[in-house]
Amino acid sequence: MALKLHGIPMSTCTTRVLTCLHEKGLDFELVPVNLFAGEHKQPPFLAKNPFGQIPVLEDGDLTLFESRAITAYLAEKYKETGCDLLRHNDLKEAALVKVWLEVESQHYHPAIYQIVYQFFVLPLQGKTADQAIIDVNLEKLGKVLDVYEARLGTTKCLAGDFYSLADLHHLSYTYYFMKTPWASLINSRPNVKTWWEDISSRPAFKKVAEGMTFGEK
Ligand code: GS8
Repeated sequence: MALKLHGIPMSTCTTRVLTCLHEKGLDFELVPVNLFAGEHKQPPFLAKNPFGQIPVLEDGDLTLFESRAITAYLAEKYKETGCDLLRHNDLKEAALVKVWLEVESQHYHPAIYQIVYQFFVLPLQGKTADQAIIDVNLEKLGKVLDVYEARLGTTKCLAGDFYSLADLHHLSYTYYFMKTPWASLINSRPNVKTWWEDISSRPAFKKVAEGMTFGEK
C-alpha cells in the first residue's frame, strides 16, 4: 500500500516530510487537509493526530505525526534507498547526525519559527506582527548561526562532509526565512551561505519549494 501524507504543500512541517520522500524517491499520495475549514480539528483527523496538526503519515496500519519523527522513520525504513540520511554504517557519523538533529530542534527552530510565524502567518490571519518578538529572535538566531559558521568552516555539512537528515530538517523554515528582510543573517556568514546554497539546490528540495508559496501574492 502506498504511503499517504496528509498535509499541504506550503506548510513548513509538511514540506519537511515531502523533501524526505523526494530525497528517497518514494511513491506517495499527498492528501490535502483543509486548514481554513478546520478539517484538522474534526474527529476524523484528530483520530490520526490528537494534537490536530499536519502532517500525518500513514503507512499501511501505522499512523505517525510529528514531522521529525516521520522523516526519521522514512530514513530508517528506506535506508538502502537513495542517500543514507542517518549514516547507518558509521557509529560516529550517525551520532553526529543525531547531535545536529537536536541542535536544529532545540536551538535553531525555536528562534526561526518565531520570525517566520510573525512575518508570514500572523498577517495571513489579519493580525499584526510583533516587531519586538522578531527582534529578540533575530538576535537568538544570529548567535546560533555564529556556531554554525564556525562548524561549517570545518565540515561541508552540519554532521560532517555529507548531507544528512540534520541538514534536511533546516530546509523548510530557512527557505521562508530567506524571503524575509533579514536574509542577510544567512548571507553575511560565508560558510553558512555556501551550505545553504548547497542544500537548497538539491533536486528533492527544489521540487518541494515550488509549492512553498507563503508570502506570495
Ligand atoms: C508541528 C506541526 C505544526 O505546527 C511537527 O509536525 O513537526 N511539531 C509538529 N503544524 C502546523 C502547520 S506547520 O506549517 C499546523 O498544523 N497548524 C495548524 C494548527 O496548529 O492548528
